[in-house]
Amino acid sequence: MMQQSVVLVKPDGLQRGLIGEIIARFERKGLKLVALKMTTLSHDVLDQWYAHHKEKPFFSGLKAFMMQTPIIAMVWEGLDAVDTIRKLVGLTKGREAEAGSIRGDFAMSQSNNLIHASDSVENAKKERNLLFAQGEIFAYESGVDCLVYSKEELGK
Ligand code: FUP
Repeated sequence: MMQQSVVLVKPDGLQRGLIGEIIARFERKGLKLVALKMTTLSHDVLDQWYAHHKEKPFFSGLKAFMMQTPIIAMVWEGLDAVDTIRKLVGLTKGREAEAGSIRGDFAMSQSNNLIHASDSVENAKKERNLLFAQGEIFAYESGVDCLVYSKEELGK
C-alpha cells in the first residue's frame, strides 16, 4: 500500500550535521519526499506526539531535548513506507540498533537517537496533522517511481 511516514531529524541530528546524511539515505532508497521544513516543537505538540510516554520518568527530559533547537520535519512517501523507514532508522536504543541503520551507524544513546519515524499509518496521519498544514504537503509525479517499482506494484 502507498503510505506516508513522518520523519524528524531531532536536535542532536541537526547539531551533529547529519541532516544531509539522513535525507540522502531516504532519497537513495527510492522514497519520495512530499514535505520538508525546519520548525520548533511546542509543549502542546510534544504532549500529543508522545502521549503514550506521558507517565514515563523520561517524559520531561524527552520534551526538553526535543525543544533544544529547531528540528527538520519531513513526510516521505512509498510502498509500505512506514515499516520500510522504521527499518532504515533502526531500534530506539542507538547502541543496540542494527549496523547499517541510521541509529546503528550514528547513535549510541536511547534518548539522543537522532531521528523519529512514524510507527504506524495511524500515527503518521496524526503526526502529519500536528506539524503540517494542507498546503505544505505536495502531490507531484515522481520521475523515478517507474524505475524504483514495477508497473504491477504501481498498479499501472
Ligand atoms: P521510537 O519509536 O524508536 O522513536 O521509540 P519510542 O516511541 O519508544 O520512544 C520515543 C522517544 O522517547 C525515543 F526516541 C527517545 C525517548 N526515550 C527515552 O528517552 N528513554 C526511553 O527509555 C525510551 C524512549
